Amino acid sequence: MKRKADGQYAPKPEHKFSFGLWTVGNRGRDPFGDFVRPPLKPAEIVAMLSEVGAWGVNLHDNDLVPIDATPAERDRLVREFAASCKKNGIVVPMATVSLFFDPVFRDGAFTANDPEVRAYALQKTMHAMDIGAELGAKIFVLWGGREGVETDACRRADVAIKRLRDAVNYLCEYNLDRRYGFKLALEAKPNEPRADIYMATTGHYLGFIATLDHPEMVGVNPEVAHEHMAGLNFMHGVAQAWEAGKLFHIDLNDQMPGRYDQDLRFGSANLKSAFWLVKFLEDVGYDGPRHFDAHAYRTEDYEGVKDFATGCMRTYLILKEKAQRWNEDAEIQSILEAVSTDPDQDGEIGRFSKKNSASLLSRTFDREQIAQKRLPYERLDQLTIDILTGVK
Ligand code: GCO
Ligand code: MN
Ligand code: MN
Repeated sequence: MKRKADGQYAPKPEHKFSFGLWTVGNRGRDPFGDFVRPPLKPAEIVAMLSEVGAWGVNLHDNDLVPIDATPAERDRLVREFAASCKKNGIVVPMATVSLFFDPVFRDGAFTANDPEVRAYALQKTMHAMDIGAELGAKIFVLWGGREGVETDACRRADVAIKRLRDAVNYLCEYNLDRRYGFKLALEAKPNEPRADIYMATTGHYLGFIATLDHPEMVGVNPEVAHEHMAGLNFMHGVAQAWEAGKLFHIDLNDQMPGRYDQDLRFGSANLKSAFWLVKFLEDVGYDGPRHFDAHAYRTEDYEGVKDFATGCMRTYLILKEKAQRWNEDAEIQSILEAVSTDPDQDGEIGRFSKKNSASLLSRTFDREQIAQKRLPYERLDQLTIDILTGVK
């Protein structure tokens, strides 16, 4: 059944919606049950993405090239994949590396205790960067899913951080040496598959990046579910990354706080958080890919996977339209004006100087009067709910 494009919520290339091969290709295996969907070839996934109106496809090295492929097989697979992307009008904005699936990474990759494992992880990542570059990707994601512990008895945590730094520095030099022009995007997660992962939040990575040899080359890839698993406000982390010039990529999905890693369809669990996120990305003019790192319910078949992918993009576009409505709403705007959210007014005190600090120290504040000022955030939030529920 061919889907009709649905007017204003139809995805277009300018929206930069992308999916990983592993997302729509997810076969529904979980720790308690086996595959429920037959495998899809990379070329079939690309055709499906084109059919649902996506713009890009992302991949791990081993989503396309088996870990033990010969160089000739690797070349053929990459060539054929590039051809099917071209044929379907799909771009490859991001590539990444699997440093978590193979048993060799059971103690981590860049942070593992065995130097052989650390060396192999670097080699594997360089090969994955080669694949990404060949496919035209400009963003390279590093997700250290196994860079963590079940017991802290196994190594000192600061040693792990130093190893991770050495690895990222090495890869930045490789990027320069090969003139790939990648921006590296580091993806945090608090746990799963390890009991604890060292780089638990986007904020941890923002601190780490400043300690690298090439901080300008490295940013973050925040993921909704990963921050929600930790009970955090995702949009706040995204905003900090954006403000630091570090929002290189984003993984959109959804997640109920306090549960196992759910990878739900974007906007399906916390609609209001998803709204603030979309509004933030659109308000600031984030120009990167909107990547959906999620998968269909295990109950779905092939058609259901298309429903899932279509739903991710549709919800994003609905929320984008709601954000515009919010920005144009006269009552909302008048409340915002009254509570002085105008960023220009924040600069009133200005930077420290001897003179202005003397005047600030001698200023008298009428605390009672200041505390009288109305802050009608209840009304503001209800107007938001009215817009989100479609009654306004
Ligand atoms: C997860 C992660 C992964 C990464 C992917 C890209 O929870 O499993 O989100 O899907 O994003 O491996 O590096
Ligand atoms: Mn995830
Ligand atoms: Mn992810």
